[in-house]
Amino acid sequence: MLLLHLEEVDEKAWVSRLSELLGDYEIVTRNDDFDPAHIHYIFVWKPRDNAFDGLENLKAILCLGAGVDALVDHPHLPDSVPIVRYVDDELTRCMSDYVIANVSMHHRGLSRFRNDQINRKWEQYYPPPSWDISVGIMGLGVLGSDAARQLKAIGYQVNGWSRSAKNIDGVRVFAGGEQLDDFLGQSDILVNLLPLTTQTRNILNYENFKKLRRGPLRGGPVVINAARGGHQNEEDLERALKDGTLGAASLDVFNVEPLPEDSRLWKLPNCLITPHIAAISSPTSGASYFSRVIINNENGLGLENLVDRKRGY
Ligand code: NDP
Ligand code: OXD
Repeated sequence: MLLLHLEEVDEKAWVSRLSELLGDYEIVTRNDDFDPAHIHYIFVWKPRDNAFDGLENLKAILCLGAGVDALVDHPHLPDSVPIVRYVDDELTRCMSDYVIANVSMHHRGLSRFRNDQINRKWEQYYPPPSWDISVGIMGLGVLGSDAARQLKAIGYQVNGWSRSAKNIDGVRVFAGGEQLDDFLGQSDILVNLLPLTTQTRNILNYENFKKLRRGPLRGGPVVINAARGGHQNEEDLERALKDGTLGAASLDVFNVEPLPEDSRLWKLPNCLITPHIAAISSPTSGASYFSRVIINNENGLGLENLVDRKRGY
């Protein structure tokens, strides 16, 4: 039996799509009457404290998100149950679309021209060609490696940084803490697609902003954070955006979401804010993924995209 425990998303849409795909396999939600001992899979997003109570026979925990930082910190997460996270072409495509849109916007100075328009100011500025701009992607996993390939294909120089070395055609790869400074020093636009772990928390800080290349981007380097709010020190961001250490930023995620009305980030003219919409797990393609995970596991084929709890992602 599959239990859905989805907060802040349209749970009914998921039930309906999963039911079509799982046929006779029984699906319940929190309000249904069921014996917890019969639950073999729980599908969660923002699970409450009691979410796992009595679930003694779980075969897997299925996480609606690609990022599992909140789940692995859950106070009552069952110890030895495998966690399957979300990996999906549509999610990946949407994230790469977000990254490309923001990289192009900053490279072409569109937010600056928009501010000039508001002030009826006619000041010509010719941005350099994309091949002069170096985009540095932090995190070369499912999302980061796709964004790197897409950016390379449209003409940017691309650097990537991950825990372990990678081989991605045309992308200059840096690995581990010892190569972080080199990576930053060769990046004009920094894109964060890391998972949030104890090692990566607060990595978007003033000291690291200062290390970015002050190259061909007029106004200074740019930061794009589409991963988690916990990666960024928001006071440092404000300071850097005000004193010119950074020319601009695009932020999709925040330490507190929704971003509080009194956050000073709202008012910064060189900071584009989006409400955690870079990419979403959609029931249409997501239910195909999770139903396949269950069917394959029931047929003895094992689980895919397992989270390594020790690494935290
Ligand atoms: P993956 O697990 O596939 O990739 C993570 C990458 O980060 C890997 O390359 C990994 O290195 C690298 N990494 C992890 N820790 C470190 C470290 N300490 N130093 C250097 N590199 C490190 O994740 P995804 O690409 O699927 O997703 C990334 C994140 O995007 C998610 O965790 C989530 O927070 C966020 N996200 C945000 C969304 C939004 O709408 N804003 C939507 C979806 C996801 P290695 O390859 O060596 O293991
Ligand atoms: C995710 C997200 O992690 O939507 O998938 O943030």
